[in-house]
Amino acid sequence: MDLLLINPPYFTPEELAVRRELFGGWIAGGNMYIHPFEPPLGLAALSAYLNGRAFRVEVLDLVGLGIPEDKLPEILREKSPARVGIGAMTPLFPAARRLARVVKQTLPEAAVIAGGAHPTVSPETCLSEENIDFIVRGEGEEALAALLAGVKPDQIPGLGWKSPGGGKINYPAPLAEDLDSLPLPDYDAFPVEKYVKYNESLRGIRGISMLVSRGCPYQCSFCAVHLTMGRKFRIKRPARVVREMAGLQEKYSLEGIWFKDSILNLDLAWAGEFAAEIKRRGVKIKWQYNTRVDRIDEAEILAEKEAGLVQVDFGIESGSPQSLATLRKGIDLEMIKSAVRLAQKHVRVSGFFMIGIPGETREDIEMTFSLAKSLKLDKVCVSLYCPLPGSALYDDLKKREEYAGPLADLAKIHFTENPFSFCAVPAEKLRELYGEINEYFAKSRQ
Ligand code: B12
Repeated sequence: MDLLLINPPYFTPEELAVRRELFGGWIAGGNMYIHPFEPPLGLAALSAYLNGRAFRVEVLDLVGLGIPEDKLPEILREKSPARVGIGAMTPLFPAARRLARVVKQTLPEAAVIAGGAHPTVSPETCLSEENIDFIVRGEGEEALAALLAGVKPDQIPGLGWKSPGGGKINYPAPLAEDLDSLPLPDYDAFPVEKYVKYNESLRGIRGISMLVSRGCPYQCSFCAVHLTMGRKFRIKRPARVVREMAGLQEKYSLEGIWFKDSILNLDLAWAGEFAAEIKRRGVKIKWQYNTRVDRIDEAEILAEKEAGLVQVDFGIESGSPQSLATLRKGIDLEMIKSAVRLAQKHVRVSGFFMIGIPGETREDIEMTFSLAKSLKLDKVCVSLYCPLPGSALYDDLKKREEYAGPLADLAKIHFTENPFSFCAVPAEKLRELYGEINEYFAKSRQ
């Protein structure tokens, strides 16, 4: 095998089981991070692309399969890959580091490549790891294909590699211009039925995730996705997306698709065509998408509803005008309320919020809680603010001496648990408020 791509776990299978048991109410209330269980679409995209170029690539979804880390040596010996790739978001990097060590102990000849959000935003740190040979910044398709084809590292844009004088990194990472040129991610690379069943327990619909766009033109201060996917928004053609949805529906007997794109309807003309195409083809499928409160239009949502749209998820973030200004999303309370009201006339509405935003006081958090209650949403996902390297807020926090320790310990900062506070509310109180708010929305669903 040329490459084994590993999806590392943040929580062990036992921890996940306990969380599901303990926080069933929170999960039902809409907290999707307390038990993070979504298919690794990035690794599946890489698998489809590379296998399509005649490389032999497999995905090992430790999370989906519920495989404990101590089983890894046995699997590695059996599969004996020439290279191992590990995908990692920032809080998952310690797990990636642990897995890299096991790879080197078990298969000393295998090259270890780290990719995904964290190696993209912190390439030097990742490359300085003893057991990591290469890192890929940004979209991984082209860089991996070139590496597997034996192209010299210094000829591969987006690749970082070890060299005697320290690491070298080739900038910039290339972005796929035309997403229609990429194959459908390899859904058989992960245990699809487990994810479908989880979706069903969560949303009452036999559904699976899709992601059909890349890139975000907005400048939100808490986000760094532009570093992985660029600022230029790219999306597959509507006809292609509908064909893929219908194909997945038939193959896995699905009732619905949950889109993971940050803003599926960023281009309203695209969204109109997409809804029309679903109707034209007579595809009977339910679907949901994430969007901004300033990207909602009644005619659009009506057309989408006729084409099967059942839910819209808004990034609302905060009920405090001050915090909204800090987040630089360009939205205000009026926009939030009117978008939610409009969408609620037609479909289910869910909202994402965060507390602990830099500068926040107890009053700001109360405003967020009040807003979340008053909107009468179908689901509410409240998270603890996490500084993400590469975001403007992270850079601001870095200038403050008191945060040097916490920022060096980012692996501990998860949307659901955070030993630190980056605002005026002490960490312990913040966690208490987080618990209180989540309990409220868990109870309001009973
Ligand atoms: C779906 C999603 C999830 C899912 C599952 C993701 C998964 N297993 O892959 C869930 C809901 C579980 C999730 C959880 C979290 N997420 Co998330 N998530 C996303 C989202 C919306 C889409 C990811 C995706 O599928 N993209 C599509 C594919 C094609 O892109 P990709 O995964 O980035 O992969 C490409 C490249 O990164 C690269 N690549 C990826 N892996 C590898 C591996 C190798 C070896 C190589 C070479 C290349 C490579 O190549 C791929 C193809 O080009 C993104 C935002 C976004 N729009 O990208 C955030 C995002 C990835 N999440 C983010 C975060 C922070 C989290 C959390 C860690 C939050 C937290 N602190 O609790 C959690 C916790 C995870 C956990 N396990 O506990 C951040 C990551 C930033 C960072 N610095 O880490 C993002 C970018 C959102 C943001 N606004 O900043 N997430």
